[in-house]
Amino acid sequence: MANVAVVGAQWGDEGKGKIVDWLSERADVIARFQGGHNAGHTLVIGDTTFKLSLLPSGIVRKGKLAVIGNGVVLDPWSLFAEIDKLTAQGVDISTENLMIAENTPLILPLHQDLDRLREEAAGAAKIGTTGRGIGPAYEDKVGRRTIRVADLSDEETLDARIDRLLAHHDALRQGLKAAPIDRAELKAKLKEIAPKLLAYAQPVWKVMDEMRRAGKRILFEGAQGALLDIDFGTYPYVTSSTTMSGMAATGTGMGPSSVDFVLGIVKAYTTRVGEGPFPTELHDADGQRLGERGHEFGTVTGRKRRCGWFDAVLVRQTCAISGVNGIALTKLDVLDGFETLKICTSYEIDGVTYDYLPTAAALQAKVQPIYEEMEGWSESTAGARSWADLPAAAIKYVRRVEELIRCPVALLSTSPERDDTILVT
Ligand code: 2SA
Ligand code: MG
Repeated sequence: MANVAVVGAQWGDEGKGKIVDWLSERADVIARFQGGHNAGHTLVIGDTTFKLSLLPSGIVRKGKLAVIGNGVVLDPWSLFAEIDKLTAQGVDISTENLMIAENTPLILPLHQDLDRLREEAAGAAKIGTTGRGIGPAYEDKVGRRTIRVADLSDEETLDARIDRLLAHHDALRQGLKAAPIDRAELKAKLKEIAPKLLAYAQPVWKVMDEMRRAGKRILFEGAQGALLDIDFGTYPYVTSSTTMSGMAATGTGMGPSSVDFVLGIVKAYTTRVGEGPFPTELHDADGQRLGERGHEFGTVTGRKRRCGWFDAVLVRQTCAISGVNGIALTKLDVLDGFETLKICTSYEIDGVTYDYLPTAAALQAKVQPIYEEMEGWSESTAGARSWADLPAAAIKYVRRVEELIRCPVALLSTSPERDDTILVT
């Protein structure tokens, strides 16, 4: 297997965790390249369920190197809490199998404060963030005032970084009627965590280059989904990172040629959490049924996900932008037992037909999905492990999805279990 980048092709929660785990068995290095602990990946291995948030999914497997790249925003306290939780579940985590890019920006408690304060102040105009401080942390990164992992290694640098950061945040907090930051407390917290974090810090770009030259197989693990992308998502109802495949390279310090195959993860229907447009959203019994059968609740925050029919317009669009070579279609079994299924094939806006989602918010708000109906199947597809185990109507559905999104299905996942995966050749 060549180097694969795995990205979500919808609004996140497509079932990336399972696929990444399945692929990580065949990889040497598993790298996160964007997002932070707003991600939530569930892995079911035998009788054990692992819930990962910041750590790359490969961490649960022996003999793999897990990498947190510079494109990530890292909350060190949350990281060590996650490490402790996994350690208690019997996973060995050390500097032997975990590496963090030394130029990774940190998420601090002040970022979480700001995330929360802003969402509260926004009222009905809120984004519906995970409240993890992701947006504010990325703002500080591009605003050139963030604290990065390597800054913790030298007191003089750290002092200067804190001063620059607090000058900005204290002014912001004043406007939001929040108390200024306790500088001494923040510095003490950082100094306390510094040695633990620095132990994992490496020039990741250099390690990755050596890995690539040595022919090691790299798996780039995306988080969230393409429609939450800062540029191409349903802005401003997006996350603050680039969730498209192009980020795999930049977010780890490699070139675009290091990615050989882009695998888009696509759920057989659609969900989203938080606010923002959702053309195929269902408010009826069908939507309820998808949510219940699909257990559509956030891994990290437990939030209920909005559910709707498969939107081929959106997936065609994100597969194009992310350069998806093949998709992994997940949770097909959730559609078992529906008499008829609908697939959105185009939109109508003000009497005009669109084969893509336009950018203007005013147009997005008026989108009417145009559906094609397909016959459902009464048989269970849950746990199917070969193409032959699938009812004809299910195969027809999958083939139609491929045709509409202009991208082949490479993998089909029929349950959260790692082995319930069909490789389509
Ligand atoms: P943020 O916190 O700034 O990234 O939120 C901005 C928007 O991005 C959405 N978002 C997500 N949507 C689905 N799943 C996410 N990750 C966890 C999971 C979420 C959870 O995989 O289960 O536990 O609820 C995720 N992360 C960010 C968010 O809903 C906002 O719309
Ligand atoms: Mg998730």
